[in-house]
Amino acid sequence: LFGCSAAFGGVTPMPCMKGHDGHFHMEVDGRPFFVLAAQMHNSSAWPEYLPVFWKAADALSVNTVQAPVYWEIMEPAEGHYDFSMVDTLITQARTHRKRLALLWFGTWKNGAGHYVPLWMKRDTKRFPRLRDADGRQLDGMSPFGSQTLEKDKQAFSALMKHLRERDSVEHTVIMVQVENEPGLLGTVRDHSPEAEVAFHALVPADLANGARGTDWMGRFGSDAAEYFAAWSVSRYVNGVAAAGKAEYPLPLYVNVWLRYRGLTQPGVEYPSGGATVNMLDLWKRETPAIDVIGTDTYTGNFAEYQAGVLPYQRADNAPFLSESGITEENARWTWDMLSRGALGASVFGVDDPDLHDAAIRLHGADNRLLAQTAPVLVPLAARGDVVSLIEEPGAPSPTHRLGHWIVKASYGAQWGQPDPSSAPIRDKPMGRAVVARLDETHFLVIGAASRIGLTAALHDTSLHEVRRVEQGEIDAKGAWHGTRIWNGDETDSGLNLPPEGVMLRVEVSP
Ligand code: N0T
Repeated sequence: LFGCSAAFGGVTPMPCMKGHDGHFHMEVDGRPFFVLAAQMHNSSAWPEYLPVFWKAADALSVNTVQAPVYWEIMEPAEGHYDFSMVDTLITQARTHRKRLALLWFGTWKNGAGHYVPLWMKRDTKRFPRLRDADGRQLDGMSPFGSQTLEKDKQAFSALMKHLRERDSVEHTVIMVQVENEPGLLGTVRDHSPEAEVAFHALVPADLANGARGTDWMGRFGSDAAEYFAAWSVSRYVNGVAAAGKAEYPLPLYVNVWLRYRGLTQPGVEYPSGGATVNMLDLWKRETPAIDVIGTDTYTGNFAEYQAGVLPYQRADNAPFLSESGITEENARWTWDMLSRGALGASVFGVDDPDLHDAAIRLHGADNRLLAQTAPVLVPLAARGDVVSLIEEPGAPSPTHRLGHWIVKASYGAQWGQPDPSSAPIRDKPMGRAVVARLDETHFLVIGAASRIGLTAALHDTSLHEVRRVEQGEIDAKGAWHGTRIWNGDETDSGLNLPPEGVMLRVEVSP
């Protein structure tokens, strides 16, 4: 289903995505690459505002930076493209040794049309607006505006062509997000005249599910308007993506303003017709030019995070935390993403460093640790040999089975005390770890603020024991370098991972 093709336009392999059985990874320069990303605030992709962002990105030790490309700035007059800001981003990313995920703020940005060029906003005849049920024009574009779509396709293709000309050797840009949280706000579906005709016509054959001669209401009942919105938006986004991909086939993704945390009202609480969980099957079917649908997950709660992202891990879709808030406790999500064969994880809005100093230092330390291990963990995650252990207040202690070993985490126990069966309630749950099975007798344990226990799942008469625990590092070639042996208090009642994080190689009995 997913695979990597050869070099395109250049001599070096294209960034690409590999995937199998719901486990995925990016390949960059022909090597596995876990995207550790930071995103700037929406209005920061300007020369005067970049230095403070780079300061944060450097402190965060991310390998990838998500930066917007504003349609209104890139096409100030119809057909005249200005790529100077794109070039600045590429040049500065190279200086800072970061890869780029460019975000195409085109027809949609958070369910509205605020980034379309001014000359388009002024011409509502050629570029019709979205209309609500009362016929009122809204500040979003109609997904039925054929000239709007044509202009977006042209502009996005011009951007991708520019990237091919500028970057097909270095591959600083490794992926591109098409639109931003596309969907409709202010109405569940478009009621423009073109939309009305389409809504009262028959459902397209690929969505009719065998039923012939049905209209949208007949096929989808009370959800018809939302399905119709999803169909109109996904088709449009796929059109833009396909046009760009024809110029330069980078991995393309869509990010979603999720329907979770009790949000139920399309067009009010979340953009209607986005790739929300209830519209995901439709979106996957209608968007063959989109490689990944990512999840923008703004929660510090593990259950909410999981409810948001897990439905997006499927045979046809890679898990990808395309945005999350820059908080200390959200550092846990990156570890979970790495364990499950995700493309990567991102924190949003990092460029007000005074606000986020503690979180930036913490994510930075995690990223330095995870960057070393990612090349080793990515292939192990692909075969299901990596688990994450994430602390959540009040939730049962995380427990997994790897081979014939049970891996369990606990939090807050004093030395000599039994492990509590659930995580204590505290305002910042920080426990985060991954455990990988390297082979039958070796595990890699990486994590922070947790106690990790390894016990045999077999209750037979043979000997099962942890034999050796070594702290160390992984070098750029993936080789292990031990720095000391852990024993005694550090291991007798479990592996006590300190708050600042550590990496251990554990040998167990066969
Ligand atoms: C995100 C970000 C940025 C009732 C918000 C999340 C980013 C966009 N949108 O800071 O705008 O460009 O992708 C919207 C989530 C709203 C939740 C409302 C809950």
